[in-house]
Amino acid sequence: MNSLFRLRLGATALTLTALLLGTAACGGTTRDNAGGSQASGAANPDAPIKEGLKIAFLPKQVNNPYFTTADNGGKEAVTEVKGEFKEVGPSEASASSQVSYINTLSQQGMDVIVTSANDPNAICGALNQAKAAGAKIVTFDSDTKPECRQVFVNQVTAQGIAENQVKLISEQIGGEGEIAILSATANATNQNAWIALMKEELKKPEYGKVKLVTVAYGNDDDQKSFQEMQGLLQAYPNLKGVISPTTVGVAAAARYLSGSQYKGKVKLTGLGTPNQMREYVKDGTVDAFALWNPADLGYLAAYAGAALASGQISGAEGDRFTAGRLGEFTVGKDGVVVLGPPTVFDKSNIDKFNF
Ligand code: RAM
Repeated sequence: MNSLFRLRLGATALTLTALLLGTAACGGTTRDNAGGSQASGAANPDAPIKEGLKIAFLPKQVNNPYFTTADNGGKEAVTEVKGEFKEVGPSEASASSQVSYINTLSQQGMDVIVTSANDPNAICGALNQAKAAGAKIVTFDSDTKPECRQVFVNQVTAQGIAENQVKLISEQIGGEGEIAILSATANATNQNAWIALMKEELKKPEYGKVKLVTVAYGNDDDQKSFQEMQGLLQAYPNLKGVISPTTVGVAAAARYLSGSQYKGKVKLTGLGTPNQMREYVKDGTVDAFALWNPADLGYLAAYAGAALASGQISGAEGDRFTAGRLGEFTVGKDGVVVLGPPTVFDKSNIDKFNF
């Protein structure tokens, strides 16, 4: 636990440094307002990617290794398109603090704001103002209402995540027994979409003996998630398994479980980073969990933003763009671009991954 805490402090310090450097680097540059028009439908797939685009990443929170990896993927793409990258964001996953960052980014004349929303509605006003000031808005990881952004870069379809998570826990508990969900924040668009579809998934006959007893919220906060996991195990003595579809939640829950009498007895799966989960897979606390590559998600989101700001795409269904090493993507219904299927990690493959 101490080493984890040190790691977290280290990551925070690094992020703060990056933030300060990013702010300094962006000061004094003039704005290249790429088109400025908010009208959709005028995409030109042959338009070259503009150089010098100012692309900012605003994650749900900055002291979360998942977003550090995702935003670094974004930085890689922004460097490839010869743009200016910056990352800003709150240390706690809250929508109200995201609003002030959006306002500042808008005043700074960003060409693109790439954000993971802590709430589908609460940041819309600020995003709409930023759009009116000429910025293109890309959501990634966790969406807003569709009208508040041009494109949403989704990691995996919500249905794909729901199927994966329910299948994993059901296999681990032998297809029978009480389960709970330990989620992120109560308003998180992504987790709420996944949980709604997990509930549907659980209605399938093959899951007839799996019973969801409650959903708890750890707020993507390590300590709160740890305590919520402890509370679940005390409140539901027959609990057989927990799904925690958040990298913060599943790591904290695994840490609690590994030091408790429930280790190996109560199963835990979810969405986690291999680096945060490795020790718990190796010590037998966790059999298997899943995730996509967060770096690829950030990389794709940055390319989508550059394509929007260059007029290659407008966010309309059928628009196509090339995202560097990931190849070509097509914008789907409601401006959604999907990265790809999740990867399942267990003892057999976890050492092949380093993020
Ligand atoms: C946390 C965040 C993020 C989510 C991952 C799985 O890092 O809640 O939004 O996509 O978990």
